[in-house]
Amino acid sequence: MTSETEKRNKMSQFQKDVISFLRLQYGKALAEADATEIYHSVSAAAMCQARKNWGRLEEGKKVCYFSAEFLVGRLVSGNLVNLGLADQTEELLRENGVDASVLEEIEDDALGNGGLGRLAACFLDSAATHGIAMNGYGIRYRYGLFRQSFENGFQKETADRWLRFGDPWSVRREDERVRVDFKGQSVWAVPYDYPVIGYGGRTVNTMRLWQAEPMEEFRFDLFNEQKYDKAYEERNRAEAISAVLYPNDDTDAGKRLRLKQQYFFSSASLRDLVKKYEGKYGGDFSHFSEEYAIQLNDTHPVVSIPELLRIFMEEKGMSFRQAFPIIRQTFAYTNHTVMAEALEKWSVKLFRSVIPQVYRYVMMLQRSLLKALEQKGITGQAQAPYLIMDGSLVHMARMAVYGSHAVNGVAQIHTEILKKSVLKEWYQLTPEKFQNKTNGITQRKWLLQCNPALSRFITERIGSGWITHLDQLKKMERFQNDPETLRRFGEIKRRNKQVLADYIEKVEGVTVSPDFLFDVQAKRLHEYKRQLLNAFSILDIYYGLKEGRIAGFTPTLFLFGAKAAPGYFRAKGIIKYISEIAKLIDGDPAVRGRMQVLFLTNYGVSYAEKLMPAAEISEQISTAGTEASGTSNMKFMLNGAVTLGTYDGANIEIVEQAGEDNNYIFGARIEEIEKIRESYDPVKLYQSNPRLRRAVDSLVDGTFSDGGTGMFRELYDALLKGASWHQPDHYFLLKDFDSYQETRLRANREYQNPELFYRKCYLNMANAGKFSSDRTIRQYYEEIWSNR
Ligand code: 26W
Repeated sequence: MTSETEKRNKMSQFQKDVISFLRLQYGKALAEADATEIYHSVSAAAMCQARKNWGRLEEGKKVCYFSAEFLVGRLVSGNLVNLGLADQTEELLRENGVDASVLEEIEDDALGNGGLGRLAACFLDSAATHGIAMNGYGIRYRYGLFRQSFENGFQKETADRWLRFGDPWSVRREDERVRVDFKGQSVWAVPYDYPVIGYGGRTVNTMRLWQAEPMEEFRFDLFNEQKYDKAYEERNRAEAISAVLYPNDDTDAGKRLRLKQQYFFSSASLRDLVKKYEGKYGGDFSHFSEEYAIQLNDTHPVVSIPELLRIFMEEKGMSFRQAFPIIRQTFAYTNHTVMAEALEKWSVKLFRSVIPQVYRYVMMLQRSLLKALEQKGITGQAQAPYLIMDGSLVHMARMAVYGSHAVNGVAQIHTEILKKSVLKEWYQLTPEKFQNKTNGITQRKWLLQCNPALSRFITERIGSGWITHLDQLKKMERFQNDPETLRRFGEIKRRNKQVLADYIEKVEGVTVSPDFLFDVQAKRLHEYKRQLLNAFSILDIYYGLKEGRIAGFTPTLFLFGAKAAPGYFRAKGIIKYISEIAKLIDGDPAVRGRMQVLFLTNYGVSYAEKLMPAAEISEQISTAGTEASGTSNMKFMLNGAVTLGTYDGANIEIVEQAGEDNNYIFGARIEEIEKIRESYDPVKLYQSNPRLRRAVDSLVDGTFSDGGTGMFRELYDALLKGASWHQPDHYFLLKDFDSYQETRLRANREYQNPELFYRKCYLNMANAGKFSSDRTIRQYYEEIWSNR
């Protein structure tokens, strides 16, 4: 028996399938295949395994998660882990002399901007892992979030052609296409189904992403009349609808195409559900809300409420009185932001020009609302904060609350802010609707997959139950005083830092040392997240080291990962400013070996999978009351980093679990911010604090150059004079500078005592159990979705 056949016999079915797929599809052996061919072969063979249980959970109530974004990252890696095929894949590649990281050449499916999109992906993983029938409904964007590159420190954007690697994880279901109508245009919505494989592969739900296509592929008649462009016009107009993800995060662009996208996937998904329901129960829709729970991921899919009303009344002959209670019991709404500029308000004019057929049902909802308000004695001007339509605008958040039976925020402080300010009138009207659902993350991706060394370290000590029950992590506390355990923990962190350093060398061409303290701020670029405050602090440390004012400073690598929305001028200015600081420090021998700043390129899910295991300090420094929750904070915690942060979002619950003394909390609390907001005078702080003034002045005193773009002057004025609709220093950077600097330098000092510092890191990991999206999804299920 040749070694070949011996080798073949001991191969698993999956491994055999990979080999035969390669031969059948590409006529190649594994050793001679390229990354894309291996990607397709491994994915096809794994898909085979996934199909076994795909859609098994069709009986019983189904949760439908409507989201304009699903930031799933590189699907293959997560699916192999959940199917238990990751080791077999690695073994098969190794035995054929193929580098296990070959699949890293395949880019992310970046079908999302940031927090909201990634949360949706974590939720899908948790629901499938815990046997909850939950399917995702969204858009199959041809181009995801732009690829970021830098030219002389300026962010550049290029299209994200993720489909050029093909899409082996989707099944095109042409037979289930539905028509979607706009004013003057109808298109096909063609579904692409992606398996959502729970850990262990027992439950496989579906992520259905709709693609827009012309009713008629090619107008041959026009072609014959030599009207070539016109022959393609309909096609282009149709495909444009699902062509590209809007790269705005927390700022409403209010564009026509964006509204078309929202209606496109909302209407297609509802038609699909209604068709399936009718197939099962006929025309009696009175049990619709017992069959389906629809979660609205922010206001982006809220047009679903008047659309379902239109379908029920116009196509199923129901009355408003019959239809609306069912609709309200079916929908629930999650709010993810308190940023005024992110709350979607569509102009009535635009709304009517795109989807006039829906507009009359928005009117109907408004009439029903006004009646309800009158019944509660709310009349005249007192009705203003409730109006779904106030003459010129359609307020999507108000429609969401009125049309849903449950409304939730994504962290305790955020939900309180919704109750006390953003939606206070609605809370007074219907307090029973308001709930909190503190965000979570899936430990399958954010520990088991991205940090195998730490995963093994944990499993060796408490078993592998944590993979599906993260609260078991608490058991790790029992080893907190065992020097051997802490030493091993530190070693693992060290090795992960080396892995990241090698990766940065490879993709950034920059050398960083794992001996440095790794301090990381990774999230979208936004003024309220205060990357600029981080930059001012770094500059002050630089001057402090040069002047000898700061002694005994632990050499630190300051890492930034962040994309700015292409139209967000100030955010792009902050990126350029940080790159200028990096260049200054890099070029100054006086601080070489003591500090380094690096802005990572094209930060996204896959980069985060390298960053989280290596980080030691997690920067969560948003102004109190601005970050709804944050989820990167949870990922850093789970991977054994301490939080340097404000009392904001889920940071509060993180220190509640792990202890304030195991983290580094600074800054004004929300109460203080609200108290001083009116009288706040940042200029006084600027004038009275020379170190702060020096940092701020570096924007305009010639220390740095913004290439004549005016970006730095704009930033400077926004801080001291106020700009656009904001008062000066709208996010209180100058206010929090001193306490941030103090706390940061304390953390830096304590790092020199590894037992002390790593024990804090260790205790954060051990107390991260609450922040599993399994807990979050269970709460949604028990308190919002299940028929109680
Ligand atoms: C209309 C443009 C637009 C696009 C996206 C507005 C708002 C958004 C999202 C709501 C922004 C977002 O991602 N918010 C983040 O959601 C996370 C998940 O709940 C939270 O953890 C973050 O705090 C929140 O900023």
